Amino acid sequence: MKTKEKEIVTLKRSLLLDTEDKLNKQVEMEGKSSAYYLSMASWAEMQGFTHSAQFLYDHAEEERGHMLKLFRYINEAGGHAIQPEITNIRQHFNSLREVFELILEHEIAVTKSINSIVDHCFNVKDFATFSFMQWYVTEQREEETLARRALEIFDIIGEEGIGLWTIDQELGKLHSNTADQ
Ligand code: OFO
Repeated sequence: MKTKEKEIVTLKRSLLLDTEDKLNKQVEMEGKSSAYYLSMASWAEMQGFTHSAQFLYDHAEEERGHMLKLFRYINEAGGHAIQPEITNIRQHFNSLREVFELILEHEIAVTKSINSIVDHCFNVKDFATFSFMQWYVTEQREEETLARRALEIFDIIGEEGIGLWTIDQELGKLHSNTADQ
């Protein structure tokens, strides 16, 4: 966009262009999260982990919800929400445990990204977006807790014998407990 055009656009709204850019990057991250969970769901289902697969399918939907919430906010605030291109999603995993380790790693990365947007909004005094982003701050705390609990289930039950079968059952329960919270 040319400088003059940018000035006109900026005059008509309170959402700064760099804030819009950061929010669109977060839209992409949430879209990738959704695709990542979907890919994991497919892998888990193929391996016969039906309860984990259901958890992952449901979570893929949840992540799409996170993406849409941001998407709509950008437009409502006078910006332009961009449909992200989602590529390079990993399709194969080595174990169920690895799937949940990757989830925790991924959610920590999402938390850092949300925190940096909140920090930016505070610095540029965009208190509307700062306030909107608080929902994501709370959500990320829950997402990380959920991923940590999932890994604790692996540690407590152990994967030997019928361990993995039991873990799969428990992961299904963990999901419904969290959904009620
Ligand atoms: Fe959108 O919270 Fe997970 O990634």
